[in-house]
Amino acid sequence: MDAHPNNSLVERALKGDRQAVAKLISVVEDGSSEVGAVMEEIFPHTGKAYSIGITGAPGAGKSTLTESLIGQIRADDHRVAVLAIDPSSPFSGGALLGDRVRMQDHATDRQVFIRSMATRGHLGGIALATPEAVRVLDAAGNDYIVIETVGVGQAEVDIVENADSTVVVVTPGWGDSVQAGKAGLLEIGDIFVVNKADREGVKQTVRELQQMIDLGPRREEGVWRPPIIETIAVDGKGVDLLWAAVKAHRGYLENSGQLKDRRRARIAKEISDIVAERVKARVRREAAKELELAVQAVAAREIDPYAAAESLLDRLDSNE
Ligand SMILES: Nc1nc2c(ncn2[C@@H]2O[C@H](COP(=O)(O)OP(=O)(O)OP(=O)(O)O)[C@@H](O)[C@H]2O)c(=O)[nH]1
Ligand SMILES: [Mg+2]
Repeated sequence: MDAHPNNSLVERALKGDRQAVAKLISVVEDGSSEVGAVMEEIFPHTGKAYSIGITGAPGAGKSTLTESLIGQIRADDHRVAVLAIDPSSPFSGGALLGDRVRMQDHATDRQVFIRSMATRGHLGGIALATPEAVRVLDAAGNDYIVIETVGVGQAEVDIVENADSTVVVVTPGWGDSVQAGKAGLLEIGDIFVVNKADREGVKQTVRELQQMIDLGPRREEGVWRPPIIETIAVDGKGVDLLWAAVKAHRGYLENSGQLKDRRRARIAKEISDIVAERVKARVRREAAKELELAVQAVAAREIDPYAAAESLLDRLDSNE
């Protein structure tokens, strides 16, 4: 029997075959047992792509902005892939389909790959599925990978942390920038975009954002200061400035050594996520009954949750 049933699929994906790439992303989405074998094969072919995370409130204009950004990236003759992630729905839904339709300007460009993703069966959730999907797109020869996700909470913050540069999109209007602060987006933004700059209140939103960024950690000389860029994504206005800012941030990360640091931190998180997923799967598989007994014991206040966890881990050890 072939030890690597996905062999030819991986080989085709490495050559940039779009259908094969889409299938491999489905494998990741499903969290099928083949993921490990696929990752083993594609890993040697990864490490070249640069990823850009785009997040912000629902309807802020992320997809419109992404579409326009694709134009900029293509004008520089790079290959680009977009991963639109919906962490809230476990199944691919209508909004994602909308993204696909909206980006149809690039539908015939063979150097642009657009894909929506949700975690269908992946036990590690979207936090683990995202770096795996990015790796597939990297191995397939994309120079840039844009990860779009709605920014409303920690799950989304986790997703954009898979990117090398993170773009936070807000729109003019009272409170929008404040909400970005609440959602934890201020801390993760390398670049801020005030989109829908054709609307009223742009200057005030830029001012508020600036103040909130200034309130954050003090930045020494030479340290990256997140720029704030005004865009009208529907007209493509200002998107050249966004692209320039991404390239500047990339240069900064590369020259300061921070790109390596960031990627190393992501690898550490990914490995520990994989370990956690494996341990959980083993508990379900090998100690489901003990888990149930432990739950009862803790509920009856006979033992505490830590002691229960310890005994489950001991149980796994004794199975080895
Ligand atoms: N006036 C104005 N409308 C815009 C601008 N950019 C986007 N829109 C509109 O805003 C709406 C939402 O845009 P999307 O690009 O779908 O926003 P999104 O952030 O991707 O939305 P979700 O993925 O659903 O969270 C659409 O109707 C766009 O046409 C802009 O610069 N100005
Ligand atoms: Mg969108």
